[in-house]
Amino acid sequence: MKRIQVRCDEHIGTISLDHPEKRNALSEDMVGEIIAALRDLAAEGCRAVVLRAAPGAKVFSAGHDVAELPEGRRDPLGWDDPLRHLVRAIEQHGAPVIAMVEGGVWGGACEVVLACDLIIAADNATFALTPAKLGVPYNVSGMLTFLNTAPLHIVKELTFTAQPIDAVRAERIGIVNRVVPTAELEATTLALAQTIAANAPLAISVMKEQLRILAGAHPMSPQGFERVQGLRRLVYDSADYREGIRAFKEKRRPMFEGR
Ligand code: LCV
Repeated sequence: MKRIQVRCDEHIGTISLDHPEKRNALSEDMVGEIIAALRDLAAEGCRAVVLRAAPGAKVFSAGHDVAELPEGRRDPLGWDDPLRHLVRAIEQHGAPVIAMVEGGVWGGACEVVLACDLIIAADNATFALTPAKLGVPYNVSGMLTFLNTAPLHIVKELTFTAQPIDAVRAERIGIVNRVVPTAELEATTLALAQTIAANAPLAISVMKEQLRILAGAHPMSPQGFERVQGLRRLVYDSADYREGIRAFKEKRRPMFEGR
């Protein structure tokens, strides 16, 4: 079953998340379809790619497919986590990927959107970083995605509260490039994509890769990395992590005990 729609018109590709039954949760299958679509659009010579939900979506994406998260004893957000593959595929895609956002963006879907090169949001868009709500130990590269996008105090507010912020605040912080009325979202995004597509694709592709390398150039000692991994293991081996996942599946509020 296809969970996305893909098209390429005049050097501009569009990938539409289209699995509303599960609020576009980023399952392994959906991620695989998106990554394959990025590869196909590159082969077709698309000079910009728009990542969107179906028109009128109330939820852009509900984030990780929680049903696919391990219930402890294994890092849920390790190198081979599907969402990590998707973030890397977007960051390494040769052409700019523009997130065209309407509706709610939840959890790991925020990282996917923030990993895009530009973000155009409708005025009904919201963004919520949810690891603390589920009890999930977010990983180092994911945190770096957030830190490359928003000031430290804002990242702490978003990750510690797990509460959504609206598009106007996201623009004021600098998380999104533009906020427009929903009715203007498609036209604004298309005009931006066409402007980019009319410029030199090789120069843009090289500048995108330069910026990826520079943005990721953060020294971390082996000791520092090992400490982070040890701390994260405490979380994903905790009763709280198992409680967060179970509470989600049982559609109830989690009762965290700090162990
Ligand atoms: C699987 C889902 C999901 C879903 N997975 O519709 O960033 S981290 O660290 O937290 C990371 C681990 C992560 O990304 O975790 C996921 C974070 N996401 C969230 O916390 C959002 C969870 N979803 C919701 O709060 C609601 O579903 C929203 C507000 C998105 C939409 O609410 P609405 O009332 O419109 P339902 O909740 O009724 O969901 C419709 C169907 O989609 C499934 C949900 O289980 C339900 O399936 P059933 O009809 O089979 O019951 N669904 C929603 N989100 N992340 N499945």
